[in-house]
Amino acid sequence: MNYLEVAEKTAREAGVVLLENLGKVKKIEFKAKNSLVTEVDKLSEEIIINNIKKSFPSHDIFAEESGRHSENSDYLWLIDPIDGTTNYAHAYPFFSISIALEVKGEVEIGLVYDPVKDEMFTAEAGKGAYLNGELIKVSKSDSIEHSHVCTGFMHEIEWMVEANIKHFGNFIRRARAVRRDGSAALDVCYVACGRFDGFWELGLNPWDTAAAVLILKEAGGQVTTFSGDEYSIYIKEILASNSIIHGQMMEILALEG
Ligand code: 2AM
Ligand code: CA
Repeated sequence: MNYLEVAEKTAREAGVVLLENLGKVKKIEFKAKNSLVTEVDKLSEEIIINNIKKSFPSHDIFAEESGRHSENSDYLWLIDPIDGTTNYAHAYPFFSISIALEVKGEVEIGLVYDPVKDEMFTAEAGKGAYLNGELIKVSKSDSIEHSHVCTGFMHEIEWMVEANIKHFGNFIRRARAVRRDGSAALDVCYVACGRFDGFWELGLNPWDTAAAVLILKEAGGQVTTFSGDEYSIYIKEILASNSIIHGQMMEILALEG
């Protein structure tokens, strides 16, 4: 099996476990005040890591719950066993599994799987983006007034709370509608397939965005910082769009309250 096939197989296996345990979470731990982790995050991560290690024992792994497993390889798997853990813990059916493969610092493979809808978003660098095997493209929306946009926010860091409230206010005054769905990986894939026209968030981690950003770029989207600088999954600021409304979103993010 190739890299993407291994990632797909293990995502489906972990997805079954997520569905089996949905609504039955017994124990929630806290990494920080609003940063939850359930026993299902750990179980899902174990399944994914075991599968990847079995197929590619010499590769490095960087996973949300267990951190870095280093073999000094050029190949690094970035894993989020549940993106949208707060939704999951409350049995709110919007969460995903995100798996990406970075080769010498470039993301080459990306997969985001929503087990609830059985939707598998995939991309390989240079080969387009797919939803359940069908080619996807970003929307053609050319004005923020006609756009359906999404964001996400965490609550621990006070300056981010202030910034999030400001941005949210500025977007609801301009956009057709603003959503706050709670799984950044899936939110960015929704931009990739045209369900959203844009997305922005502060404070995300590499495992949240690595796969989805490749999927979005392969679907014709654009990803930068809020001010239009080059994006990296190691930067904590993401603006993702269909590319046409990117400048309009940058203007709104630059407005004062
Ligand atoms: P997670 O469920 O894997 O933690 C929601 O706005 C997005 O932010 C989700 O992708 C979520 O990923 C992430 N997120 C939520 N709380 C977070 C926190 N405390 N630190 C970092 N990322 C967080
Ligand atoms: Ca997670």
